[in-house]
Amino acid sequence: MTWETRDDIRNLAIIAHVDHGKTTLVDAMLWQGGIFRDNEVVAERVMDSIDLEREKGITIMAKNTAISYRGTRINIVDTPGHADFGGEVERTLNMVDGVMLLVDASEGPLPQTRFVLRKALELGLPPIVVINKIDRPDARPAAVLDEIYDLFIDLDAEEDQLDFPVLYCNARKGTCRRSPDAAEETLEPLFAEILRTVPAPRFDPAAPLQVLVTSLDYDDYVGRLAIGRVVNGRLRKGQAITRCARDGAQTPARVTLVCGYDGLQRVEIEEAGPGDIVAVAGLAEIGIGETLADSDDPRPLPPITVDEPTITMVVGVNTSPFAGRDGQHVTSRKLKERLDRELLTNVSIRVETTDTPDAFRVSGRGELQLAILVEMMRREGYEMSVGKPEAVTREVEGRVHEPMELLVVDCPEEYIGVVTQKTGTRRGRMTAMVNHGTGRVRMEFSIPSRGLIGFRTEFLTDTRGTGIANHLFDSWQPWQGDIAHRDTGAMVADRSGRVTSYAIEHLQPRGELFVQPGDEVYEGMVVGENARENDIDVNITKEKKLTNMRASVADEAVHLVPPRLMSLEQALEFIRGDELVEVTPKVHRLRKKVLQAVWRR
Ligand SMILES: Nc1nc2c(ncn2[C@@H]2O[C@H](COP(=O)(O)OP(=O)(O)OP(=O)(O)O)[C@@H](O)[C@H]2O)c(=O)[nH]1
Ligand SMILES: [Mg+2]
Repeated sequence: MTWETRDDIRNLAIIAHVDHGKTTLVDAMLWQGGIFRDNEVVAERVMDSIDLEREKGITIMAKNTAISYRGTRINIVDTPGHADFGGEVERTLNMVDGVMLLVDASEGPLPQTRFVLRKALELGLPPIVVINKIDRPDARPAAVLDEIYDLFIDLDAEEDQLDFPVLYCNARKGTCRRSPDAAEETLEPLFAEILRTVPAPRFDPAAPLQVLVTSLDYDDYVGRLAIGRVVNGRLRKGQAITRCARDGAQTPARVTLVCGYDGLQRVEIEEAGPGDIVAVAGLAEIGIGETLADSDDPRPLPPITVDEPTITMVVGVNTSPFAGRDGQHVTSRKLKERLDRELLTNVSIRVETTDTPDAFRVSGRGELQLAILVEMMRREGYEMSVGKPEAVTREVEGRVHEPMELLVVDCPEEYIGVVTQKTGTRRGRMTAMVNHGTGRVRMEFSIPSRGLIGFRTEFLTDTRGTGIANHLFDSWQPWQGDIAHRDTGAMVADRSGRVTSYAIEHLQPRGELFVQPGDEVYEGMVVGENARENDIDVNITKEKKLTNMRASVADEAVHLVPPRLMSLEQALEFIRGDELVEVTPKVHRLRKKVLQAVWRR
């Protein structure tokens, strides 16, 4: 077989640890690639187009864009850097021929840098290293470059993979340098390096059509779009094809539309060839990892594989007395349909049935990934109840094994004590400690995934917001033993009604409350945290015998401690095994699984 190449195309993915500046660099590349008019108003981090991405300031889904540079089309995939979305990076690496590895000039390589680089090296993708945020006052580019070399060696990179080009960027300003003290230039050297380092797509001219579907999208006019790379052959509008599903099933289909990318736009094209990244309409049923193949000679491509889920939780219908007040979709059938739909687009999520028809076990790569799924569903009008996130376990040679993570902590020296103590109670073992000599230390731990549930919130409080903690799945190890979860009980409402300030005033000395006057509660709802270990049933709706109105108003202003308002993630971390989070489009509430007090004892 003789290979041919498409010299007018380059396909690359931008990979990095979270927040190292991928999406910001894509902005600058789009501007300098002439995608926007000079006076056009464009949002910062324009590729982070999902509402939740903008709110949280992180990328959640990998996305495609394209620019044209000196007659060559450069298809760029921006990927998320948060560990929970690692599956997104894994799937997109299947459509590119090279990667740009960004590393923060001050932070250096962090756990997710290791993960994404390992995946790229395994696929033999040549990297361009970009040391970004070179403008940071604490930038230490020379030391960071050494750490990057160490990382490559540690990951068993081949000789030629060690020969990577390095550029120094300020993504925010859209500039780059060839060495840390060279003159500042536009991104021109970066574009030139992409053409040199990323190989042009290679294909077999004799092979029939094969398109690997790596992503899905939806368009109001044309419906579902399958996005992927044409590996071999040609694809035209109107063409009859065969859809090869992951389970081996083959069904005929017809392409109604073929689009290419130009900046942020999809543009209709007549025909696409090998190496092109296309969006294809006409396939009502299609999932990620499937192949669009020739109708006469269908040859499925190897399926996309990603790492296993590590965290799991049960998502069920909302059974609270307030069910159906806010949401449009409340039945288990609706819930099931929605979760099944997620499976088509999200390769790193797993959904299983449980022993009740009203609940499903949903597993993913981390609590943030699962919380984001729940958040997306509530915004689409779903109501549900969600159980405590737990580690996935598996049996290896007759013993229960659990996922372990590499945890890297960076914090001021004075917090070494509290951090080692807190990780210790969560069954973490310190494996390395480096003192930068700057007053900050870097510590590495091996810790069970379940030990990290709820860790972040506590860690930020313990280090007064100055610590950075990152983790990465490491390996499956024998069960590490019990980890004490919350050592406090719950204050549970013993009847339904509205919360009164009078009741709060009397209950607040016993713990922290989650509700405020006027909130509606029901029997079995968790309204606060009891400072002691046991749960207590409380009447949070108790009215004062009103003898003097004015005096009671004055009381309120003086005595009420503001309630603790938890985010959805915090609520999920907080609950115990016998508790649930009720999620509706408008609110989330904590509750006991069993609502009636008489059945709980
Ligand atoms: N000082 C400085 N800040 C930068 C630079 N590049 C990016 N930033 C900032 O770093 C933060 C994170 O940037 P993003 O582009 O969202 O990072 P990302 O890698 O896409 O993050 P994820 O997609 O969530 O992994 C933003 O506040 C940027 O403004 C840079 O070169 N210099
Ligand atoms: Mg991003």
